[in-house]
Amino acid sequence: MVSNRLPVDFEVADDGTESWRTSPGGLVTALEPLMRSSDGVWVGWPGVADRTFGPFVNDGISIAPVRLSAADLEDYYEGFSNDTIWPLYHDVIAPPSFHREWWEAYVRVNRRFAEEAAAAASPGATVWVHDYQLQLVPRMLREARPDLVIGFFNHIPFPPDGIYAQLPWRKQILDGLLGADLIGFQRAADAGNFSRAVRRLYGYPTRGVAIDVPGHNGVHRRVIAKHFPISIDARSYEELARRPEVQERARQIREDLGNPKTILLGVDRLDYTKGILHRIKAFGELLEDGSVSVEDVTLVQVASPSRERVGPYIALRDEIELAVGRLNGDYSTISHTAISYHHHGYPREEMVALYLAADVMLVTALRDGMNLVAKEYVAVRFDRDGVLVLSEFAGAADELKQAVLINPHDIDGLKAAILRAIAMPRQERLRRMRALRRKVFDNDVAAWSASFLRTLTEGAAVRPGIPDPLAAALRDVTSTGTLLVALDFDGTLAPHVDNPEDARAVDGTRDAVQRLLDQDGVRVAFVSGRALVSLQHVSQPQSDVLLTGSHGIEVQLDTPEIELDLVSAELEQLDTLAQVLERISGGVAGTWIERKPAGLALHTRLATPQAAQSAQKQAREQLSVLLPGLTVREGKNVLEFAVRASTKGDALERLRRHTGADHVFYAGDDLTDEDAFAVLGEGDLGLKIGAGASLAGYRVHGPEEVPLVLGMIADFRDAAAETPPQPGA
Ligand code: GDG
Repeated sequence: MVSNRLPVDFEVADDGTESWRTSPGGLVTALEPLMRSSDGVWVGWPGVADRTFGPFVNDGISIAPVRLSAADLEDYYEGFSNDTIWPLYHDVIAPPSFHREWWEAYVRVNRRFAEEAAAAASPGATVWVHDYQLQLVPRMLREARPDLVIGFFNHIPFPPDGIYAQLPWRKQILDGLLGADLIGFQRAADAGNFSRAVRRLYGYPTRGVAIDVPGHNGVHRRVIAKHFPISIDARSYEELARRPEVQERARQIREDLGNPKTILLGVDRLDYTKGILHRIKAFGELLEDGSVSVEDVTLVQVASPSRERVGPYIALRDEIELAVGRLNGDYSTISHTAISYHHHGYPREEMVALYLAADVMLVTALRDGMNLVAKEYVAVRFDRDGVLVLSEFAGAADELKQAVLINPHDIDGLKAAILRAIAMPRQERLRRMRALRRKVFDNDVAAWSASFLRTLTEGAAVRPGIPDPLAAALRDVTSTGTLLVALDFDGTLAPHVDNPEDARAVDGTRDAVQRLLDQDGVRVAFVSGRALVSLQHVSQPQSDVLLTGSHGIEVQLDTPEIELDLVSAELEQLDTLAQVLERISGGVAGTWIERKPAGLALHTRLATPQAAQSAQKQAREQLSVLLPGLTVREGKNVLEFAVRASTKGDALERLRRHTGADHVFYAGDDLTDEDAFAVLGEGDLGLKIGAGASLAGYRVHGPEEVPLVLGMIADFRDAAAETPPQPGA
């Protein structure tokens, strides 16, 4: 694990005693449980400048401290990280500062982190780099240690291209990140922004979540940019909340506030992204127009100290405290305070007691990667009561849809939402909180890190059988709506064999496919790289199976004949191509032409080396002038030209259009199937057959499992058809 801050802080007490203390913060809160249970090393800065520490073990976690000087901190951390990248990535809520010496420090310090990580990682290790302070580390680490598997997770948003483009070092940062195998983001929109920036600034091809980065010798390296919404250790929060002393403290807090009818709560690092001023403004106006009174409603605002030496933070603190002071001066009484404001960090128990005491939690961020506070509030409310008011600009809004969602810039809307939350009937509160809790507990931090690491690392040993999470996902995704079941053939339905014409599907496949064909609303398709005639020969499909061959160039979709999915311009190119190659081949002995659905191959195996070379040279030269857009592939004694570079992703999208399916299930085993996995979206399911890195969410051991999986889909649909959904369920 590599992050700017270690999970421990070095502390010197007044009497000079030195100690290590587990440090607070979103990232640490999230990763502590994973590191403790795994045999990992954590590389990071210990929170004190100009001191050198050797590696040590703290609380079961191996620690490798990185030394930072006071000057490093000023330029790399407070400067480039927190005053250039942070505001830029949060939609320029505050103007970012660009200074070349900050950038130089950022490069220098990133190199130091990369060196420490390279020294700490064992051969072939998986390295997980965190957050915006270390965006150059993946590339630096890959160059030093090509054996490593490298993941990067960005905890904050990634801005839209128009904003990102302001960064003077925009290309260097993208290149730094693209050193990783997997780049994780909080929201799908962040991953999309990143891919668009890569396309625009580097022109690399992207498809779905996959980015093909040109490497040495023209071989592409595939990088995945995908969202993995972070979460919390929900159970540990609930456990704290259930402690009698914490509940007692919650009662105490309410009493100390003068037993108001409603307690509103805000908990944030004191940061301009959190919308603290917007919240105070809305509350102030509610007091002013008499919609609420200080006797009935109190706002508790915890603003924990943060980045206190960075200019905009100093100014923000003044603004907030001015606003709080004014409001309290205008509205507080001797017995009731309008805003109970606290510029402190509190122990976790106290935070949980505050969450328990709060009737309404206000998360009004103007832009926030995720916002863990929102999830903590939900995890704590085992009584299922309490209302979460949540900004749609926080990543958490993608998942926590049953919160009262608000636009914090719309002060009238925010005021209305606060009033609605205060007056919300208990029935509705319970219903919403129940749904929110299911979300947070089903997707906790363990699920988050497992899903990131599963995508990052090559699936080592895959055991035979159907894993439980796969069965659950099949039930969720495939049992309702119209469904397209698209299946690769070789390696998926049929084991790989030496002679491709001998390939046959494993026993039980035909029956399982038939059961699916007999279902209402299900279509089955075979998707293959083989020529379609060859696919027909080996798979012997039932007549209503949809077929696509040659990676989508040949299709047979409810037609008696095979169709070529080429536009007329491509057919014309194919004609020109044939004329040119035939002329060349006719003049050189020992060469011949092979026709392919979307191209032609010039074979030179039986020609003398000089003649072969001359034929290939002529073909390349003439075609580069006549048909410059062709895809050229060079094999042993063969030169192949194609008018269309089609993939199984294209095939799958064609099938999706043809069938109009609501959900797609795709199963495949090799690299070409990754193009199909890449075009799957929410509500689809990808199944990788066998080991190897994959974009698919699920995996089984081999083709033997596939008929079982198809049978399960049929079972689930039968069951769903028998029990129609309950109204309101
Ligand atoms: C970044 C991203 C993303 C706060 N004050 C105290 C305290 N906290 C804890 C909270 C929570 C954490 O700090 C704050 O996490 P957030 O997610 O709300 O926000 P950031 O610090 O900005 O975190 C964010 C996160 O990274 C993770 O990826 O969600 O979007 O900006 O856990 O409870 N904890 C204690 N005392 C305090 O006074 N004990």
